[in-house]
Order: sequence, then C-alpha cells, then structure tokens
Amino acid sequence: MGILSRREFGKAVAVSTAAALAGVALPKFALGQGKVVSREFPKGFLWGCATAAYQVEGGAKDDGRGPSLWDTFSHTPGKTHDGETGDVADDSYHRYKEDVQLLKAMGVQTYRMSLSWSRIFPEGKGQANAKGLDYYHRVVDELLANGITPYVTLFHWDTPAALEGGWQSRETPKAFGEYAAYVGKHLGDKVHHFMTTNELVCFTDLGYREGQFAPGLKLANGPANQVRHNGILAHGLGVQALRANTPSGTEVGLAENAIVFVPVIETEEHIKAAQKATRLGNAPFLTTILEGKYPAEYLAHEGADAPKVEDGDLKAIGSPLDFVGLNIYTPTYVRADDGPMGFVVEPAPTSYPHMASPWLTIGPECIYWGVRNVSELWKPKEIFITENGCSSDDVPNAAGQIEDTDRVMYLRNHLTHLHRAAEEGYPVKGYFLWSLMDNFEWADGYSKRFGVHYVDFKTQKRTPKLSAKWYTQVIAKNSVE
Ligand code: GBH
Repeated sequence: MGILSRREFGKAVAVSTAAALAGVALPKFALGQGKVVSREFPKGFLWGCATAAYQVEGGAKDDGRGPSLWDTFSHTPGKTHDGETGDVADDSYHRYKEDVQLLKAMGVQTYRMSLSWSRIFPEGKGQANAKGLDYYHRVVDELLANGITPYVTLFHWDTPAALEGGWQSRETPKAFGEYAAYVGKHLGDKVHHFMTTNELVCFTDLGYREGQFAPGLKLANGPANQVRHNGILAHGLGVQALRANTPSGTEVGLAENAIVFVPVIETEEHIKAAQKATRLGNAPFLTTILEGKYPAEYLAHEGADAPKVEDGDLKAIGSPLDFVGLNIYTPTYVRADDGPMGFVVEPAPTSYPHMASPWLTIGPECIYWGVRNVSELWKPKEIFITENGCSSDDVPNAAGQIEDTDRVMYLRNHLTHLHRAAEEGYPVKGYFLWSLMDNFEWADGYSKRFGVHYVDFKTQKRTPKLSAKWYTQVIAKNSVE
C-alpha cells in the first residue's frame, strides 16, 4: 500500500478510534508493514531484577545489625540529598514477602540481591550474628518457594563501620574473605550464584578519591591506588573463599561497571580503538582481574604511585570466574588515533541527552558494545547484564498510575541492542533490570527513582509502573517488542 498523507492518516486514526468506541471490528490497520524482525532471545535466557541491601532493606538497627559506612555517611549533614538515609528505605527487611510477589507477578526467573555484611558480622569480622543470617535464609527461602533463583552479591558498598581504616587497610579484604567463606558455608546449599563485589570503582575511587560516596575521603593518588588494590584483592579472596566453601557447580562472578567504549563509527579501526580503550580504561579493575596482572601501561603511568602488591595477591585477584557481570548504563565514545595509545576518548557534547540523573546519558548501543568488547578481549564463559535501567521523573497521574514511557523507551532500546549481542553469538545469558522498585539512590537519596515499581515512601505502597507491565510482556515472550 502507498504511504498515507498525514491528513489521510489522521482521518484513518479518527475512523478506527470511532469504530473501536462503537465496538465495530475493523480490518487490521495496514501501516508499517515492513519486514518483521524477531527479537526473541535465546532459549533459557534469564530475566531478573536487581536491588542492593542498603538501598532497599531499612531495618538499619534491627536484630543486631551493625552500622556500615553508608549509615555513618548518610547521617553526616550535607552528604546526601536532603540528609536522607537508608534507615527505612523500602522497608524490605519487613516487606520482603510482598517484594517477592512483585517479582513473581512479572514472571522473572531470577533476582539479584545483596547481603548486608554488617547484618551478618556487626563488627565486620569475628562474631557472626545468627539473626542477621536468618533474614537472608527467609528471603532466599521465599524466593525459592516462588520459583525465583537468587543471584547474591556479597558486597554492594555497605562496608561495616567497625572495620578500622575501611578499604585503606589490607585487613578489610581479609575480613571480606572470611565473610565470604561464612556466607558460602551457610547459604551455599541454597544459593548457587554469587557475585563478590559490586562496582569496584564506586566504593574505592568515589569513596576514597573523589569523596562523594562513603566514607567521603579525598586521598592522594598513591593511597587511593592502594584502596583500589584492596578492593580487587577482596574480590579475589572472596572468590577463593567461595570456591572452598560451596558445593561444586556453584557459579561465582562479580558485577562491574566497566567503562563501555563505543566506537564513534562502526568500522574496523574504531572497533579496534574501542577494544584498546576497554582494556586500558578499566586497567585497575576488570582488566587486572581477568588478566591476573596489572597492565604494564597502567603501572608505568602510575609510576611511584603504583599499588604495592604482596605475594599471592595477583593469584587471588586473577582467580578464574564462571561469569562476568556487567552493570551498563551509559556509553563513552571513542575513536581511533595515531598516537601511542591508538585511541582517543570523545567528550560528551553539552547537548547530549540524559535521563533524570544528569550522569545517565543515553546511548543504548553501549549494552551491545559492553558485551562485545569484554567478550572479544577476555572470552569469559558467560556474561550477565547485572544492572541496566534508568531514573525518570515519575509522577502518578490522576488515576494513580505511573506512565513512565521514557523508561520504557530507555529499556526497549537497550534490550534491542542486547538482542543484537545475543544474536551474534556473544555469551550473554541473562539480564537484571535495575531496579525492582524505587529505592535509596545513594548520595541522591530518594530524589531519583529507578524502579519499575513506584514506591510511596510515606506509606511504602508499591505500584507497578507502565515499565513493569512492559517488562512482564518481554519476559513472557522472551522477546523485546
Ligand atoms: C549503579 O551504579 C549501582 O550499582 C546502583 O546501586 C545504583 O542505584 C544504580 O547504579 C543507579 O545509579 O552523580 O556524577 O557523582 C551506577 C554507576 C556510579 C552512576 C556513580 C552514578 C555518580 C555520578 N554510578 N555515579 S555523580
């Protein structure tokens, strides 16, 4: 059929609307009969949602939980939006059964959650708190009873406050190893998928170098590099401890927000540049973990400030993983260059579009390139998108519904590009949407909403947004539409 003029199109819509209102069946409107492309994901692809302990649990002082650095930080005036804290958050500590039902209603197969280290070890080490562990038994049991597989992150930034020196001390990665062993021993019969740390750069650099996250320090380069080293060492000791204390078949990985470099133009030279940038741009974190040593370029660049490495550190850090989890939100564009690095990073133009959080620039192809760059560089067995999602200015309408069409736009576009990665054979096995529900967004407090469920923080009422309904369809069809 020919292309309808705008006027004819308007008329056709008016006619079909009127007919629909009158209950008249019309033949299917024949616009846009292009080639129908299937966007089905591979069979067995896992769909899930993600949250993190401090962002959703609340119950900050319940049943013997010790404080974490985020309790201290959020209670320090001026550190978070309007002085907001995770004291209550989504109150999932008491409402976890309701939250499991939200998951079940969407039909997810998996749920990525984290454990509060200081709930289990109030002092960070030493004496464990049985009541803290019990809570996680209850949550995990509830998930399993509802057919949902837990993917458990051991550490999502909530460092026990009692650990002296925090991540400046080598004692902290050691304590993390002991905590990981304990969790493996006690939950390993029920939980078969673990992630050690979430986003190393956030609890190291943002906490100790940039200062906008707990504990809010601005260390010089040398000590800040040592903090990074302690972070990746914790990951490594955690992997070793989980291996030694869980049944065989347990899958262990981590969740990293590696910088995703997107080639400015999809040509061989820029694709190569994106790969080089991925390796060097993530040098102190994912690259060192997956290669088992610091890249020579990184060590040379840091010179006297390079981290001090002790015997056995790199062996632990380079422990083989069952999967790599990638938290992907935004792109960083890169182009080929004749200089010694072979690439140059493009600054984002000031007009670059973003979601409700200014940092959350929109470039849905980043999810494809994230998977592809990591796959081609390091050939991990499996990749999971451990987080992807966005903030939007959600406001309930007169009927109390939240029509977050912008979030649906963001998610649909990212999943379309993730589908491309799966279609091309990259080993992406699952996707966790951040987040199940609005929650404590760290320094942004409750001012930024990332959930597919709207949370009224006064009443704790959860309401599925349009995006939750949309995601339910995606899961049911295993296809993005
Ligand atoms: C993830 O971090 C976290 O894992 C999760 O807990 C969080 O809720 C989610 O994303 C949404 O933010 O305001 O300029 O200082 C994503 C990476 C790193 C993005 C810190 C925001 C702060 C930038 N985040 N960054 S700025």
